[in-house]
Amino acid sequence: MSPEDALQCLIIQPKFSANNFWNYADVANSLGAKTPAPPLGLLTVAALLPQHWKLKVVDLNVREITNAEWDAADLVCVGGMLPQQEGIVNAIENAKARGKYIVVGGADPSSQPNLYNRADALVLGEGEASIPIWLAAWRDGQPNGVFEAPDRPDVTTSPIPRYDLIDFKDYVHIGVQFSRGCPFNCEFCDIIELYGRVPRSKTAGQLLAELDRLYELGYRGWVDLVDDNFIGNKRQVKPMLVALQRWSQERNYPFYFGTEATLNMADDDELLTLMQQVDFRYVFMGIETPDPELLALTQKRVNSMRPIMERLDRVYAHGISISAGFIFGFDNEKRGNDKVIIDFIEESGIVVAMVGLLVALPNTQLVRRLQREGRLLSADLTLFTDTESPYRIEASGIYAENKDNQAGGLNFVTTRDRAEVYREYRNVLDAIFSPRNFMNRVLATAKRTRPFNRHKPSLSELKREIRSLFSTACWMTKNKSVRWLYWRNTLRTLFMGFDKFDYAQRMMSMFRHFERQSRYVSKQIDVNIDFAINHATYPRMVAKEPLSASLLPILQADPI
Ligand code: B12
Ligand code: SF4
Repeated sequence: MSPEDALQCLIIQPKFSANNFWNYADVANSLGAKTPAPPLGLLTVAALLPQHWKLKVVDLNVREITNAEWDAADLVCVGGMLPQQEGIVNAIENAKARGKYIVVGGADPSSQPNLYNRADALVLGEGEASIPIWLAAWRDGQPNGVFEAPDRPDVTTSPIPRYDLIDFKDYVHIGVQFSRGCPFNCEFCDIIELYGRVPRSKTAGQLLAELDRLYELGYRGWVDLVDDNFIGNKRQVKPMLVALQRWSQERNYPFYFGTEATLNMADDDELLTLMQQVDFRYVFMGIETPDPELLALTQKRVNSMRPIMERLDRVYAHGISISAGFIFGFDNEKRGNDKVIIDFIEESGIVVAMVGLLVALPNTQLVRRLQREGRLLSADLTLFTDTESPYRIEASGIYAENKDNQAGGLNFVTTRDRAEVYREYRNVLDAIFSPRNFMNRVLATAKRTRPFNRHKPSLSELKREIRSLFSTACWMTKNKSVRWLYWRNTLRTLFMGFDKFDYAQRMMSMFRHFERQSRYVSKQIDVNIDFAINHATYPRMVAKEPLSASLLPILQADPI
């Protein structure tokens, strides 16, 4: 077997947990889709592999692999993130059992390759740089081993992802990427370790060619710009948005957009206006905490440069709705943080608020510090002492999903009582996903934001949306706790214009996921509290005095 042969390659996207915050499969089902988003990394890998191969992508979140597909494959490629670890390992074992050549790559294998050394080839880092190295070695008769490029690739050479290998109907939105990397330096972040602190952008022409491809393939609707920080390099983003505006206008706005960006996006009116003009509707922001001291300690000072609420209002004023991430369990966090976070979320009107527990991810400044301080816990929740990775999935029974930052999290000894952190965290989830608070936020934000949708749904989108509207209305009407609030919001937003009505319906449809998912997490947190109090073999807290005096000089040694 050589890369020059006409090989059949099976590319596998492992499953995500049904209990993950972002895995709103039930909402996707109401739209007739199966899962939120396709695996853009694997579609890019497909475009980097020899194009004379016969490539098949199977997303296990959509369907299972048939025996015929396994039998037909000459080689198997699999990749994914930390919570997909078990799925990646299963794919390796399945392929091995069937005598297939198995190749592994992507975020988690790149962060901790030692967990995947049963694979034949570990192709690490960004595929644009490492896949050619692996293929060259294979041509030289050395297909097995670890393949990694010395430098990060120039993304202007990145090919158009093979969108033709998926069925758009299976997904709620489709990903496109403009840049990789982020200029900031948050202590807990692995993005900057994986993709660097110097944002690398594609050219505007390249991005438009990707959108052209989606357009030609008949896709219409929501495109998610999956950049690590969309505004990491504003000098490149603005001309791209100008070109995108022209492109969209010429085609009567076939797409609308979402992305993730830092809060300083709100400080640039020109940028917000450009985003509004191309129909950006959603942005995810890592707010983490409103407490400036904690932001300084975690090196996210970009968030404390201006008042957060003012910044959010500026984004809302441009018709862009905000979802946000919050983190519980930072060092020095004070008692009563639950109230701080609940009040902030209610005041901000952020409907999709992902409140997670701090996780020291592999390959981050945070994990290195905690290890130095002897506070890191290993997967079986004993103090981490050996050199093996603390992130291997082990069925500990008690922490079945310890890779998730909600049901698991806090994989270190906390600075305040661990049980107290968990209790307050649970209070936040119970409060923000209570039917009343959730629905009140939807209504408040519908009033506050000024959507101006340029994209008009195609016939097939309209069908999907009507289907979802009926399904949501039936579900809400059956559910006593939310019925009245749902119909109140529906009637009130009906008189606010179609765009606000549409916004409110989309947000409310997410409740059926968050209600179930937050209850699941709440129950897991009860187990965690019991574990912390009755079973843990490590201290429930490290110190009573604040750490800042001893830590800040170390953290500030590497300024932005
Ligand atoms: C979009 C996105 C999402 C979307 C869509 C996910 C999807 N279906 O693809 C959503 C919002 C659903 C999501 C959710 C989550 N995400 Co996410 N997400 C991203 C984001 C911003 C972009 C991913 C992407 O498409 N990149 C573009 C492609 C082109 O890049 P790529 O995937 O890295 O692929 C390249 C290489 O890795 C490599 N490669 C990839 N696969 C393979 C396979 C082989 C065989 C080879 C050779 C090479 C290879 O080649 C590709 C081309 O260079 C990344 C950040 C990032 N920069 O990747 C985080 C990221 C991947 N997510 C992450 C996490 C943790 C999560 C969550 C677990 C968060 C949470 N706690 O809930 C959830 C779980 C998902 C779920 N559904 O349950 C982490 C992963 C950390 C890790 N070390 O594994 C990242 C890196 C961000 C971060 N630091 O927080 N996510
Ligand atoms: S701003 Fe976001 S992507 Fe950038 S370093 Fe901080 S957490 Fe990472």
